[in-house]
Amino acid sequence: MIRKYRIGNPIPTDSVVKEIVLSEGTIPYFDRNDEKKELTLLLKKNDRVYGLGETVRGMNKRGWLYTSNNSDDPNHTENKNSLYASHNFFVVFSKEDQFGVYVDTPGKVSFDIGYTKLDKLRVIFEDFDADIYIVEGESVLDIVSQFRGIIGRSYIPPKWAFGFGQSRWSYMTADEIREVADKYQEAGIPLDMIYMDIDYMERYKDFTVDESSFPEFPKFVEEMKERGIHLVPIIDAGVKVEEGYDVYDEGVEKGYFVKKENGENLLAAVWPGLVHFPDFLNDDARAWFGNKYKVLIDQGIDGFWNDMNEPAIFYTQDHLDEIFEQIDEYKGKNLDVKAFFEFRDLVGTISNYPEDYRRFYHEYKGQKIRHDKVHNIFGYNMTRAAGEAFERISPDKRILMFSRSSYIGAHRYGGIWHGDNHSWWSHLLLNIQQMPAVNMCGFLYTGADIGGFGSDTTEDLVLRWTAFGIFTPLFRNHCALGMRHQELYRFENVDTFRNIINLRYALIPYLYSEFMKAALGNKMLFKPLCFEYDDERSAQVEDQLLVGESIMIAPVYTQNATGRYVYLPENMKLIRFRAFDDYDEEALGAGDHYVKADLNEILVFIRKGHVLPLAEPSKGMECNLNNAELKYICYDSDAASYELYTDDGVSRI
Ligand code: MIG
Repeated sequence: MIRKYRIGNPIPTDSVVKEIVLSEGTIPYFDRNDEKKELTLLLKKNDRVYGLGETVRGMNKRGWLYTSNNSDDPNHTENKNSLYASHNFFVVFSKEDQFGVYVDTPGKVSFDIGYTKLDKLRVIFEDFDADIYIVEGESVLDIVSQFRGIIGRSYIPPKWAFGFGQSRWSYMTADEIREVADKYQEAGIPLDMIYMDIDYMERYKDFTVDESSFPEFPKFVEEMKERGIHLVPIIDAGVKVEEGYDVYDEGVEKGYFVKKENGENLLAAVWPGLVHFPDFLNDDARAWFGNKYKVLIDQGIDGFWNDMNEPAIFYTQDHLDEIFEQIDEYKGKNLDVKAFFEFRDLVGTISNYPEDYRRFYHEYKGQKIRHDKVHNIFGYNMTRAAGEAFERISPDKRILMFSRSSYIGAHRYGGIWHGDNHSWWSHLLLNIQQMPAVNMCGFLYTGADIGGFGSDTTEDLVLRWTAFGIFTPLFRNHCALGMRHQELYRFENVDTFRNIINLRYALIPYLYSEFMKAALGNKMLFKPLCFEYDDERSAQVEDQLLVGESIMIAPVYTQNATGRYVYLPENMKLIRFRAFDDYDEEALGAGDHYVKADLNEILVFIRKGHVLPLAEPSKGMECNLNNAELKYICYDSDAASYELYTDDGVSRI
């Protein structure tokens, strides 16, 4: 059962697509304090809190303050409050209590979950305007399904997007991309996608391709497609200010860019230097920007990633002017501690400067609204621009789309990747822990930058991370400018990498089937153990996951480990894979086990009465589309059966 309550006069987000009649009276479970603009509730000792999607820390969100305020912050350390997304849905869950809460507000809101006081959950609003949905059900999974039922069906990518993808900021030329494809081919490692980062564009102009580094682009796209590789270009939120550039000219002429109070287009800066931001919240501007993707689709492109759409702002011209004025005051002065810090802050806080997000306005649903009031739905509406346009441009065929910034609702139009992580072991664990939380909020096609984006990686980290990544729908190795190269063929253990990637391809019938069941049935693909097992120990497990109906995984995420402890909530069959056709099987009883897992080994546990279908891996998705020649690994304590979902992988459904 879902009840909806209204506080104040919230700006609609279009995240909920089902009409729900407003309930009168007080919001259940919470105390409401209008003066403090907060809702509070007391957490019982055993209550755990799950959800909030892409946030720092563990699966159980108790013990920290999370602020929904979409931020381009490439250091996802546990002291951070905000990442790129706002996913304001959580479930409070114990044997005694279970209810879900969705706080629908496009502005800033914080979730103090036992931070100020260990046993208190506070929802703290900047503006006390929100729709609050209270979801009750038979189980936590039922609560999640009901919630997913009101926010609309999750985005379904083309099946080829379940292949392996290689990315780097940036492959600078067509030849560099050819080289990546060649090297993967030589190494015998399948590859379905190569990602094109910002440098493919002509001076960072969206929907352009640099002719000197990517001559005859449509031909190149075709050449790669013939090799079974989809090129997936990035699209940034900022549109370069340059007369004669059609996207700029049209946007200015039609008034589609966000404007300052005085009606001038906001001048901000990102990659190309000065840019304007399209007003994705405005229906006409959104449709216009969305149609631009056709420029690349017409050249053979069938997938995109949307970046910098929090939006990230290096600086605004107005702020820069202010700084230049103030900076003179420091000239020739003895900068004592106080003055020095002031001086440093003046320049050092220039990017993503909070005041800049109050300098511009949107035309949203017939109203002029200051950006900060709707900040968290900006990236969502960029993804929506793409998703809505794809339905017009490509009515029959699915197009790949995923975004960095998001809000609930965006899950209908695209997937997400988890942003600029680092090549840190802790970020492999974070990746594991974020998967179920984003699923709860509707995001199913997700994955993190495997191997880590920032910092130099190590071969063992890439091995372990890839070994986990084979289970994530978005399976992409990506790396930042200037960091150690991490394409798999560069490492010593190429054979192991080949085996791991082949195992991914062998798992695709299962993964795709489970993904589709989750998308079509409003279910989760990744679940914490305690969502299905109600013993006390399962509730403590934060580093194992149920993936679909048949398997549990226990990734190794610590350096130099040759195994790990695994908790089994019931008898299971361990499959220790070295390759899709090289594994040991061992029936293990419920309880704790130390399980060996060398660098070349992957632990998969088959659940009681369940079946894991495996395909012969192939050179890429082209060959994987028909599930020919499946074999089945079963845990045979019950009559095991498995329903395999399949379709043609590209038609819209
Ligand atoms: O701030 O386009 O998250 O994946 O490689 C850097 C360059 C801008 C951030 C994205 C990252 C991408 C990078 N971008």
